[in-house]
Amino acid sequence: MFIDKAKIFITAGRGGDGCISFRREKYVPFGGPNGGNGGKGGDIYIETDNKKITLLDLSYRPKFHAQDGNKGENSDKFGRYGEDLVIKVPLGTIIYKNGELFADLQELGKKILVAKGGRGGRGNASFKTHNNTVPRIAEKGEPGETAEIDLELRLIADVGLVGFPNAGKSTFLSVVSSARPKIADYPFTTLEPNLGVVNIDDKQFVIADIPGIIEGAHKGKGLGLEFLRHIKRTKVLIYLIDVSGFDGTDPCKTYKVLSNELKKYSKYMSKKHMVIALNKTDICSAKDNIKKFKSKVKGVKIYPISNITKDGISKLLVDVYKLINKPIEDEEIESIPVKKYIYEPEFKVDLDEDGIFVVSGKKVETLAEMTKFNEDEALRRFQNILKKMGVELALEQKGCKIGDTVRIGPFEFEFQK
Ligand SMILES: Nc1nc2c(ncn2[C@@H]2O[C@H](COP(=O)(O)OP(=O)(O)OP(=O)(O)O)[C@@H](O)[C@H]2O)c(=O)[nH]1
Ligand SMILES: [Mg+2]
Repeated sequence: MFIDKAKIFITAGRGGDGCISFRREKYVPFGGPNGGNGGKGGDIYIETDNKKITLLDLSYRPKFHAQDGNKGENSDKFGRYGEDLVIKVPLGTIIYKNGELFADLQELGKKILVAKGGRGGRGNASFKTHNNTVPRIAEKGEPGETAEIDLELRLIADVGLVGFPNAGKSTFLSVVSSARPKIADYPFTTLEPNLGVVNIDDKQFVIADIPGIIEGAHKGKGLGLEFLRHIKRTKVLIYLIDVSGFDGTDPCKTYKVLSNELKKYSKYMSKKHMVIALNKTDICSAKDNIKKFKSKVKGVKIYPISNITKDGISKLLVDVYKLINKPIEDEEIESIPVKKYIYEPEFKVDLDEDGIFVVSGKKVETLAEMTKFNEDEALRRFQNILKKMGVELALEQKGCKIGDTVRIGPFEFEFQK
């Protein structure tokens, strides 16, 4: 199954907790602190891989978690780092992180960091100061970053084949490349895009064959315009039209309908270089239709071809190759949503309906996550930092009194001074 969209949920590794420990050696009366730091949590990367052709496996297993860092140990031993996790995707995958465009992977082997592992908590050896030579304090590891990632695959091809169902697009791809798509004499044989590599002399280019388009496709008729996404990035479009008129359709009308549907999909579709291939010229009714077509449709290069006799195909390919290398004016540029920078205070204090004072903000929440509350010294450090940040004052201004409940993230405390 060809799946070109997937949503995944990722959580980078949590940092390991810092350790509290003191040197204990014979004849050393006051061994200093030697608790090591926790290891960093694993990062999560997304990388393109040419063995991948769809996003199918990701849509089946949408949750990813990188390894957590290990705890720090005594004798100043740092915890082991959590292993990074690499998620493989096909070439041409676009990544949206928490709803915003994040990256467009158009190169093989390109690897980008999507979620950062948490920092390891510091062990007590790091808290040693002149004033406190026996710190009984260590941090917990920082939580790993979490994110919701939307992946969208846009195949990378130089040329797109567009046409009505049954026009012979897949047959054309099988004639000009070594691709072997399904071919049959009924409409909608192709249900997912196929790619083929065309070789002319020592040059190569990639053609994409997509499911057929019919009138009203922009309203979702047939398979709709869903698959046009895969030819959005092509330089050249080949309109492949059955010129035999065998099933009673008028090739000129077919052309009009096609270009209209494409225009409705995106105004940039009509800015691409394009040619028309009038197919099935081996059928005898084709001759008159070609003449008629040429007299009505002007300003576009027209190539009568046959997939059966191969007439006209090499000329078409040579000319298409030339167009690939011709620049396009006003090419579609993916509109990158502009990031809005909104000033957010460092923390916020709210009184909820249960009379609990809720302090929120990344810094305070992370600090709470990294504090070992069952240790007096850690608790004192936590209170000191909150005081310095102005949280204590803000709580009082909101009406918080000694003994009232304060919540930070998942933790609840009694307000004390
Ligand atoms: N006579 C003749 N028949 C052709 C030619 N090209 C394709 N066909 C036939 O047309 C029918 C449809 O061909 P496909 O290649 O499956 O058409 P398609 O455009 O990919 O169709 P969908 O995938 O359904 O959109 C098949 O029976 C082919 O054998 C041609 O040049 N001449
Ligand atoms: Mg087909």
